[in-house]
Amino acid sequence: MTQSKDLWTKSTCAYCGVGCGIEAQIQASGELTIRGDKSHPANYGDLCSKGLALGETVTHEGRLLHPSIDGEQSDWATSLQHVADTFSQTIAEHGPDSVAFYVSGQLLTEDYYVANKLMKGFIGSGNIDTNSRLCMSSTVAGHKRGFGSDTVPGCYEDLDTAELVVITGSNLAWCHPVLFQRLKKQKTQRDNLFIVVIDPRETDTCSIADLHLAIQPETDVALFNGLLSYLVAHNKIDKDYIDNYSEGFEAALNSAQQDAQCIQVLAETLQVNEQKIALFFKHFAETEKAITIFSQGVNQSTQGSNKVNSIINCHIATGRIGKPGMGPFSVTGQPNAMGGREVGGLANTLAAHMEFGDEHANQLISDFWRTDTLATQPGLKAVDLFDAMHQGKIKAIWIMATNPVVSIPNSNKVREALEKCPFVVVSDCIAETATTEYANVLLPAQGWSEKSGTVTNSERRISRQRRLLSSPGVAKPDWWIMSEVAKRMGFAEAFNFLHEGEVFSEFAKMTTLDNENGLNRDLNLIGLTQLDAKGYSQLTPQQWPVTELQTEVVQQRLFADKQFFTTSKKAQFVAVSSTPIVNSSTPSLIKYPLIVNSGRIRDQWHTMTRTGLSSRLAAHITEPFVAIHPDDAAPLSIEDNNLVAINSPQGAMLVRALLTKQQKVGQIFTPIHWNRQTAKTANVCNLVNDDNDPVSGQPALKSTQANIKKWQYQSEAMLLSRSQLDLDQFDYWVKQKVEQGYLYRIADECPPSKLAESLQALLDNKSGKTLQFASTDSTQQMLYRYAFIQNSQLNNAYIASDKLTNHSLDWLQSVLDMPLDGSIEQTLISGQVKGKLAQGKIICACKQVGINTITDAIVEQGCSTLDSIKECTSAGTGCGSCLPEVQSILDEKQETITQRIQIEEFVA
Ligand SMILES: Nc1nc2c(c(=O)[nH]1)N[C@H]1C(S)=C(S)[C@@H](COP(=O)(O)OP(=O)(O)OC[C@H]3O[C@@H](n4cnc5c(=O)[nH]c(N)nc54)[C@H](O)[C@@H]3O)O[C@H]1N2
Ligand SMILES: Nc1nc2c(c(=O)[nH]1)N[C@H]1C(S)=C(S)[C@@H](COP(=O)(O)OP(=O)(O)OC[C@H]3O[C@@H](n4cnc5c(=O)[nH]c(N)nc54)[C@H](O)[C@@H]3O)O[C@H]1N2
Ligand code: SF4
Ligand SMILES: [Mo]
Repeated sequence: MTQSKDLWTKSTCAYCGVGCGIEAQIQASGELTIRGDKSHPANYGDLCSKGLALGETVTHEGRLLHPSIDGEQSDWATSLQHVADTFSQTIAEHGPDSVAFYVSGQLLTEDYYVANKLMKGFIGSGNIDTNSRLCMSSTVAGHKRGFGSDTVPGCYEDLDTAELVVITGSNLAWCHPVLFQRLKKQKTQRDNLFIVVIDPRETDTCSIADLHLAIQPETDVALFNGLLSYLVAHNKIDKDYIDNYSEGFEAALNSAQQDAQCIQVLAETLQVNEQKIALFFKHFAETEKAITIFSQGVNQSTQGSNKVNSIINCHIATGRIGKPGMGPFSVTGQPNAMGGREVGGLANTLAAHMEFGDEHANQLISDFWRTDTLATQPGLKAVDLFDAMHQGKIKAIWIMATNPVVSIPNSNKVREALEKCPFVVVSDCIAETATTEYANVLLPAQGWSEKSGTVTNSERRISRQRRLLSSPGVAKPDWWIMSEVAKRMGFAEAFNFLHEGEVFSEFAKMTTLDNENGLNRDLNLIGLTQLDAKGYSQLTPQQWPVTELQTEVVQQRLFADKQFFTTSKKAQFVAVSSTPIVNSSTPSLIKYPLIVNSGRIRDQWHTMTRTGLSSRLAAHITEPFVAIHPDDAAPLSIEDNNLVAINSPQGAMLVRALLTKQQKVGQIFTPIHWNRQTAKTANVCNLVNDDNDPVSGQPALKSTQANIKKWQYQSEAMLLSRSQLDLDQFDYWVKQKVEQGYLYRIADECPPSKLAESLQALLDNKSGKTLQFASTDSTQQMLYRYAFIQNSQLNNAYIASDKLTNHSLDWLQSVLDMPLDGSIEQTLISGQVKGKLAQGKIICACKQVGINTITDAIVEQGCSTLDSIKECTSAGTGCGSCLPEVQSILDEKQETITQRIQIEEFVA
């Protein structure tokens, strides 16, 4: 597709649920330039590092280009027929519940709608579940219990007027960076804004907090129950709201009061000092405009739904829902987590906010879809689905836009389940993922820049995602692939969609079934039912409910009228108790004394299939790590940068130790991103057991018992290569994308000389120039350095030793980008690193500024404020999401400088 030079196409970012509007321009070179869309109400032009790097991730590298059957390239006609026949045959032999779809919040609403219609409407089973089960299902359950509908009541705009923002179980700074920056701006502009962060870890989000409650994991219910009791004790409740617009207050209060008799006891439970708890309670009691933002620290727990309702209870009790600047605010994870919930993609919802068991609604849907095989029962939830597969009950599965081998707990069991399943279909845009390995049929899906459709963000705003580039190979839209299979299964009439706009239109109509005035369900898109092709093509962001097409940006809050979607139309308190849900298989604390917490880092997205393609994003954190408190590390003789093995009853991982007091004693944290495609054994879901919330089915991904020990190895290496290599013969390897190639970190139990030898054998270099040295450095450490040059370009290089210092690790990666001149050869020979080569770990991904440059600016050039560092180094002048980290470097260095001055003064 070509476009004129000054034409910018509006679309939506591929990643998080903030749902930022972008504008894209295709350059003559074919590259995509991305900027923020100033008119989009989600971001008003701002983007974070991931959004800004979107252009780098649309490469064709690693793309799945053609369908394949049992590893053999095939064509669409054969593959679609094969999928349809096998599903039909399996259903004929074993019934509709023997097949399943496992889909994703990264599908567009149109894709999701077709998937749900096919499974629930025509195959006639509830067996379609989604990775939103791992993500938002506790919130969905909490919303339904509290409000009678899965509704996020507020708008992002509320952050601009709130006077208390409570951020719990959310690392907003890294996971919803544009919202975080918006809040940060408010914080610098307004004195009347108080921010509380509730998180066992001290994250970057704490950089704007007035108060950080580093609670023990899984004590959230106790905290919010304590808050409810406090509000009542201090007469800070809204009696009118409670009496007239809610039900269940007494029971909820009873439960809360039993839980947390007093702040002293609570302090003991939370392991947070009393004054801090009291301060939080006081602010919540006294600040009318209060928002509680929550995310996975709340949801991913055996008590996830109870945590959600303990929060909602406090908002109902104070009548703070649906008013400007107030409300519980679940920030969604994936770009279309909301859209999936709307169409009904979870196994326990039916469609368009209509539920199983509601006969009237079921009849409406059957009539609307013209089907007599509508599913009558909820299907299997994700973890149960893979369990059933493990037991041989699921005989055909179709996985779309998710990578369950990495992201579902107990990965070893997931792998076994997929191995046992007779027929596995995977639609993905990437050829080699941890999950595509198990596919009988692989179907190439269009990627973000090629797809067209809609997504809904955390504030219920529907935005268009527009096609920007043509697809490589024969990749197709997901909705098309499914419709074609549906036609071949005999459902042609119901899936005869010619365009994604037709799918959208059908979905919009569905939301109006017995709901034309929006009184039965707030998900009502009646204003979009009349869109023609042009209207759909030009659709601007719309926030639901959409009673008529919104030509201007609207900001609407739900429940402002105090009417809810429960039978009585009243909000429901839910009595929740903090008593932990103990699983019978709880392992021994002596054997597994640490709690493993897992989550995200700033510049990677999930299983790295896309962000892993950008060298800029890879430079922020280059290697999987485990953050551990020095007091936990010391008795185990673990030092910073050591490699450590983490073991749980389920499995193991091998990662780099990062000693930090931001972790609490007894708890460790490791990122979710690395997996078999990017590291030998760094997949945290290998460790996690499959305990889940009995209400929502959401797995407890944030608290797994494990132990940790130092891994003794004899040799380490860094290897730079233009092409990818299979390094599985070594005990430890991690791959990092760098410009023009890959950088591998390797460790092994063999001696360094042997490791160097094995690397050379593996590289198998022929016909070129080889530079090779074995020498000791200034500390008498033996270093093996090797470089292979072909056509005046470095082709591959490595350094091996018994231990590589930080310094020797850093420089090598920039070499591939540079013309190979004498000075680089000299560096290769001498190992003496200078200039740009020595700038160290990249902190600012946008401007490519390394830690050494920033440190230099502080220590050598006297920069003592963020602004002066920005000016001096240009760090933080792109998206700004590195600024908390720059600030912490500044704080740390200034502490050192102050200490130095004090010592100097003392000596003088
Ligand atoms: N950079 C980046 N951004 C992303 C994503 C990504 O992969 N990368 N993914 C997106 C998706 S799908 C999602 S769901 C969101 C997730 O966004 P977040 O939920 O903000 O991210 P997480 O890092 O999973 O976890 C949040 C925090 O919960 C804390 N936590 C752990 N246990 C507890 C507890 O018991 N109580 C409390 N109160 N807190 C606890 C953790 O320490 C962690 O800091 O991010 C979205 N944005
Ligand atoms: N331990 C632990 N585990 C977790 C979490 C945690 O915090 N801790 N978080 C959980 C959460 S909240 C989430 S959301 C999940 C995320 O986990 P996953 O959904 O498994 O992760 P992704 O890497 O986003 O997988 C998306 C896949 O879809 C492909 N893809 C991208 N776009 C398209 C498309 O348009 N069509 C198709 N067909 N394919 C596409 C990508 O290449 C990729 O392979 O992980 C969960 N797992
Ligand atoms: S905050 Fe970043 S990742 Fe999330 S939608 Fe906006 S630009 Fe994309
Ligand atoms: Mo998520």
